[in-house]
Amino acid sequence: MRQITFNFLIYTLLLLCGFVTWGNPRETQTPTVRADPHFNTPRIIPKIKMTLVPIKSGSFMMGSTTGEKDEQPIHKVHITHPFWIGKYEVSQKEYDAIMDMNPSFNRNPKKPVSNVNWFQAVEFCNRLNSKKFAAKKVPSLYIYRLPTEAEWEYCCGAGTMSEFNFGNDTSIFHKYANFCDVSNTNKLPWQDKTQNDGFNKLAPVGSFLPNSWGIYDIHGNVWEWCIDNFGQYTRGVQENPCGAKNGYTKVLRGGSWYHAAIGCRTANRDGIDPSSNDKDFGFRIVLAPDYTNTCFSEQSSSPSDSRPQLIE
Ligand SMILES: [Ca+2]
Ligand SMILES: [Ca+2]
Ligand SMILES: [Ca+2]
Repeated sequence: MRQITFNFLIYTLLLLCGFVTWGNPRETQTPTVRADPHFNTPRIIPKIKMTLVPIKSGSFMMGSTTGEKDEQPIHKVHITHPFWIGKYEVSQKEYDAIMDMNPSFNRNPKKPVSNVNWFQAVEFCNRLNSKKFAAKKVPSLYIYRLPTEAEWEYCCGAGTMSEFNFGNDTSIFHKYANFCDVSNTNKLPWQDKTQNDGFNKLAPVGSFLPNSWGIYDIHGNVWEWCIDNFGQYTRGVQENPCGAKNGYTKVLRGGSWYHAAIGCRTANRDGIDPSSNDKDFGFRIVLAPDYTNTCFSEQSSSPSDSRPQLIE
């Protein structure tokens, strides 16, 4: 009895100190992040002045034990290279500057581009990589592209294992994201009955609080295309995963202004026809190692075979 009481006291102490957790749906292991001194400053893309924030390499637990079936099994992922991700969703002004068009619903240059399909989002990245828009100081083996689903979730969670990157309390969601709040005029059954986030359609990017890694609107506003083919998760540790080898539907992440908070969860994922667009489909980009070949072909070598070099 005395031993049990002693163990309970030790456990309680550890719990209070944050060394152990309980009852958290996405728990099991605290993400680890490794420092890399060469990749620790924000970057600005010339021409469009888009800001990308630095993300350290590290590890995290991907998926959720209590979410939808396609979020399981929860599995450990190593992101082996530092990279940069858009501080904001790609805005209509930025999209127009590169693509000479703005297909968006709810036009406003400061709002995220919407109504873009996966191919258009990929083309945006390809144009950034072209000579016309090439930045001079891009590390070798790095390209502008859509994030992998793993990179996206790593950045969204930002070291947290809760349902949202600010915790599990959906009653404060309006501070962090544009979602289907009480002001939405569509009278949707999942509309929040009390919270008002101030926007009944799209919100200008950066209108809400960022996560602890300085990334805005990664919950809500527009869904964000990822590069991956949608596929089922598998067990076991994975290094730089980039989706199913074969497939057609592509991954969308983060929920939108049209969805309830639960649809904007860190681990929530959807597989969508890449040729489809909608009033809440947008994207953000990364400057990261080129995994394009390893994602879609069995034959190519892994970028981790040759560590990217910074050539600034
Ligand atoms: Ca809203
Ligand atoms: Ca978003
Ligand atoms: Ca889902």
